[in-house]
Amino acid sequence: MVQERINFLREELNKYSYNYYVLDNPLISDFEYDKLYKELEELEKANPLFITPDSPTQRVGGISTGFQEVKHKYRLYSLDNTYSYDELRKWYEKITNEFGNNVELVCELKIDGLAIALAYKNGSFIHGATRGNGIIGEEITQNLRTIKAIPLKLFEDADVEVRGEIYMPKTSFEKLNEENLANGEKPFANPRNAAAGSLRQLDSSITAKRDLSMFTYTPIIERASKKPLTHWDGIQYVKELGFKINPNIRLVKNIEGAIDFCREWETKRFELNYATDGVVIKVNNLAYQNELGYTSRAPKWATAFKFPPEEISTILRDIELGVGKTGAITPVAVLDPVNLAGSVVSRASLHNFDEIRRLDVRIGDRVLIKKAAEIIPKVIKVCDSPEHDNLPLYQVQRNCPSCGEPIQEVEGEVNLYCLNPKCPAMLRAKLEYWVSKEAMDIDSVGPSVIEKLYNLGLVKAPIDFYKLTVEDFLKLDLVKEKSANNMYNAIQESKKKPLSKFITALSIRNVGKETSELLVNELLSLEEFKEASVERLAEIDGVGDKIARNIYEFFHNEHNLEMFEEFKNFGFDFNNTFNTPKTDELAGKTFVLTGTLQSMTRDEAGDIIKSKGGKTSSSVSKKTSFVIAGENAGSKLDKALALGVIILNEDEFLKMVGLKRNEKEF
Ligand code: 1X8
Repeated sequence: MVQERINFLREELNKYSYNYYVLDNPLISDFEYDKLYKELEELEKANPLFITPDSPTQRVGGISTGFQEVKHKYRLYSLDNTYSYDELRKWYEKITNEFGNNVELVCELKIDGLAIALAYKNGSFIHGATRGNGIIGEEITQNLRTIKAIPLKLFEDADVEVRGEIYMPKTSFEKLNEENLANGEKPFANPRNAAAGSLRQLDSSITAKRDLSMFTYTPIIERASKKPLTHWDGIQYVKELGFKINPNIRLVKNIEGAIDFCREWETKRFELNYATDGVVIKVNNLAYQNELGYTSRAPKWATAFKFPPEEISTILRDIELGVGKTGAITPVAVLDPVNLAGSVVSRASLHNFDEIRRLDVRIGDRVLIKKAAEIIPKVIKVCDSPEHDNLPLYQVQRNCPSCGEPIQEVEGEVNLYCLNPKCPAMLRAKLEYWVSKEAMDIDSVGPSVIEKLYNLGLVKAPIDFYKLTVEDFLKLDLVKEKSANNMYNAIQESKKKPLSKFITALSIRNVGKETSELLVNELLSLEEFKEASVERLAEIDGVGDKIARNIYEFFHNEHNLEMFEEFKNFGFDFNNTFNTPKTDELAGKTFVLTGTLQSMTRDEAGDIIKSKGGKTSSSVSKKTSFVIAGENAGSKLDKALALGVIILNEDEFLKMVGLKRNEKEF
């Protein structure tokens, strides 16, 4: 009876854990999982003889005194690697010389983590070890048991050994470092080091607390129901056995197909929530693999294409100052052009003047630049060189590069500012931001049109856009009648945009799209913004005291109040009926929309959510209730998976709000 219940609970828990950690497809809430888990824990405590090493309760870890060295049953080889497509072609030529043209290849991402080997006997995980030198590794079975993507029991009673890569998701790495910093501990340099540090804990309960996962990439099948003849089928088979495999895998006909895969992932990899450093290309046919064999260190049937380095050094030629829409002065590094992660870089971010001082960057220095997830690379350090000390210290310019007014410090802000409300660079940046996608989204009016309008004195502030006539546009020699009409109409249309877009477009310091959305979730009309006290604003989730004060000041500035009146006279509707909830069925729920939806735009989906009392946000956090993922959803989906946020597809969302496809309701 008890045994039956224990078996049932183990099977249930394994199923949920497998769906969550291996398939990234949570079936039940943490609460429900914990309830079943606690029941199993209690039953095992009362009946200790029933405990088995593959029970889900055995993932918690314990203390060990050291790691034992073990000889690998099958050697773990290195991989030959190259940065050059031509060398890939040469590698392939040797193979086709032997087996004829069109030898199929499998392309997989090269994960930047730690290689390990796992052994399974009769379907149960028996031991696991680090790669070590490929011949001898360290046994870390206890620690590996805590990693939920590693099955303790396979779906089949088989004897297999697999290799794979342990990694820490980027978002978990960042979170861990934040915690480390808060506790006065040293942060890890990168996700790989964090994974290594987590895996090498003598106390495996620490490993258990770290978010580690594993992609399995090499099966060695000793005894099982299937005997795959190709690598591709081998991977599909380990997936059937219960291992997590990387979904970004492709079977190609020849080396050109593999090169296409490499080209694609050179940039797409930055959207992933784990670090990759290349592509592994393998001969698909296992009989061919056997015949090709190994050199002293690496298989001849596989090779790695390494992505260009994400960090590279170059000479800093100058530091230019930009003026942003809030008047913030931002230093930009002007560099000798270099190739970084697949594109030529000649400018990089230096963040702010504190950063320049901290790094002691001097013009003429050799600096290291890095491309991270963001599009604009950044300067990360000065390379050691004897010349550095002879270069003059960087002196911050005292005057705005655009209007010449003195640059000033603002209390509580790291940035320096040009506070001249008439600064041309600042005004232009404001105008460009006004029409941007994030703000009023008037995409027919681009930067060159704005420059002309500004230079002709026709538009100095956003309100002036609404005074323009079709004839005004025709005065710009670059505009024909049709596009003049388009621009005029797009500007008129923008008056109907939701309040959140208008608030975003105002360029209030530290109030971007995300904060604006949070604000309009609470303050439903412009009147409410005007009436809100600093305290009321600061109460809103995601709005701190500093931002609250900025907003308050903005809405109590006489000039701005006059501007609002003008907007109103031009026909702006600030009451934002879109955001007035009609029902409260989604009250308290926060949604993040990502990817392309089929039956509506994301904005429309957001309006439906708001009409039912829910909230939308543009970034995923632990507080997110649901992520609605359309086609080609990227990093937000990865983050949702990493945080265990419930993910809905379009149909599930439509069902939730009681709609069918192509049936909108406002
Ligand atoms: C190392 C790695 C391989 C794969 C992915 N990531 C790695 N770090 C893969 O095969 N997909 S293979 C490998 C090796 O053989 N040394």
